[in-house]
Amino acid sequence: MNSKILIIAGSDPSGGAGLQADIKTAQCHGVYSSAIISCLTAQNTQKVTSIHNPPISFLRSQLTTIFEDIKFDAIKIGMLGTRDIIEEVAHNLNKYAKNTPVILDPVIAATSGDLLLKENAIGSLKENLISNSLITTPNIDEAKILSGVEINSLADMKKAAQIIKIFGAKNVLVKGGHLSSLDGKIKSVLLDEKDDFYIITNKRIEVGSIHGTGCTLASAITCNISKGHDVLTSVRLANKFVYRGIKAGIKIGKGSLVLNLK
Ligand code: PXL
Repeated sequence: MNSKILIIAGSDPSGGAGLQADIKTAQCHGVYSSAIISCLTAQNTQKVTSIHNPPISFLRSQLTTIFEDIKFDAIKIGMLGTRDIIEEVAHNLNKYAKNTPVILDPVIAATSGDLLLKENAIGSLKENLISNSLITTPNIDEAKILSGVEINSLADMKKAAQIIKIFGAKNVLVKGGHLSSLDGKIKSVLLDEKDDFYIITNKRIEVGSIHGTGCTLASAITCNISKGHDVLTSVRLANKFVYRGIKAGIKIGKGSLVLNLK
């Protein structure tokens, strides 16, 4: 049987990021995906215009109903929005899925700059979810906020990864896409369980602003983990998948491009 993953993420109705990108990614990997909506955004390729958080009791119903029935090979967590949502998700993961690997994309802001996590929720994200993740995948801006390190170089990325690892994540991937050019390449830093560093390099494709890369990468890693790949292989394969999606990127609206996933 195919492996199965659970996606817990926010909805992006434009389909470029969020839950929609995660489901498309799972489909491309031949992995079955269930999906719990943590919150809803109203957005297009230019901006987020509003965010709706469903009542916590309803989020709880989704989590308990799914977990009472289905056992997953891996869980991907994306946008959570508020401290209450983080705490409800963490409580149910502890109760029902303690031994299932969690891939946590610590979503704080959208490509457009709009905030997707309340500022008062960052401590809770570290304490309740980063602490229990197999891997967390901050971009440069998120890594700065989480670690307090000003990031301008590969050495800064490594320092930030070490600090974030102290919060309890077994592996930390600091994604380099938002750092201005390191000799025309994108370099991401993986700090693994044994405290070894790996640099994951990509040619930078000059497509301008593109939306959904972080969600797609984290869900591709989740799919690879669910199939039994180790963390380094999962990250490398996911990196290639995202690269291909960016290379084939499409302009569906007036704003940023979206990945074309195949
Ligand atoms: O890329 C981060 C992200 C995550 N989740 C949702 C989003 C976005 C970015 O726009 O909309 C729902």
